[in-house]
Amino acid sequence: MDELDTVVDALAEAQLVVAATGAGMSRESGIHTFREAQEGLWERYNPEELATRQGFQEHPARVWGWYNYRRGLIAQRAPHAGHRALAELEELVPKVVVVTQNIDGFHRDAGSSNVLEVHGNIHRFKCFEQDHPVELDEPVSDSNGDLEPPRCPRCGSLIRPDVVWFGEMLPPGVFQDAEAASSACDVMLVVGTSGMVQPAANLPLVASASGAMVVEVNVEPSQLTHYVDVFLEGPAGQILPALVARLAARHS
Ligand code: BJW
Repeated sequence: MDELDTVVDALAEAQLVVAATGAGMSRESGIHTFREAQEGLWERYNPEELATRQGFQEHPARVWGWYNYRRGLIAQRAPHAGHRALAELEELVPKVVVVTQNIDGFHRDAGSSNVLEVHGNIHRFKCFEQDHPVELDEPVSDSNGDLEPPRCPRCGSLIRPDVVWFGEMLPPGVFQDAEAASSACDVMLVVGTSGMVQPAANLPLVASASGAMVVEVNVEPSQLTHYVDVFLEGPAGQILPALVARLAARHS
């Protein structure tokens, strides 16, 4: 019996499976991971400085342009077989919750129905000062970082993407639900995250402490590998469809 079978055995018995995904989940869709070098106009900037309130306050046009560039890229790309496999898992397990750090919306696009986006969503907007939600036609054209963001119609402060920057709290209800699912699940699939960013990186430890089997899918070991029960080395777009196909074969 190989490691894949060990995981399939656990999935076959599971009532609740949580898939905790990070940037590596979307890598095979052509979206760069967060800690990979950036490209083109944006290669000279450090994402960890752009994704902060201070970065936006000091250079709002730059940060706005960076998100517009990334939104444009996301619009040209689509979920891959790994995203679709997690959606198909819903047919094979009583409950599946996807907890994602990704802001691209690909899990919902692929058909997953219980998705908790703990770092927000690039397609939503809010204002900088008051968090007023703002409806905006997606400004994909202004992606050079030359134009200031528009202003909130209610308070006049600058509009920003509704994502979570360093030093900001995660959306409280969403993160509580993610913690609750992590502590109640039977199996957690940790996919494509470096495990460097808190508090999301703690969720696999919550699952493990509550008795779940924690399975990591990654192209290389991460900061979480030491804590997981099974490490499946390889790309999400290959490993997840293989897992789900083996589980489906048990059902037929
Ligand atoms: C594949 C693959 C394939 C590739 N298949 N795998 C000390 C000082 C100050 C703050 C802190 C501190 N210590 C901790 C903190 C808190 C901070 C933090 O964790 N910082 C660390 C960097 C040290 N966290 C926060 O600030 C959070 N808020 C918070 O804690 O509030 C309380 C608080 C308030 C005030 C002060 C202190 C605390 C908020 C974190 C928000 C993170 N936001 C971002 C940006 C979102 C918007 C955007 O995308 O622009 O979220 S940062 C970035 O990192 C993004 C990601 O979601 C997140 C995680 O990255 P992820 O997903 O793991 O991607 P990578 O690139 O790191 O890894 C990719 C992985 O995929 C790799 O392992 C590859 O091998 C793998 N891979 N191809 C499978 N095909």
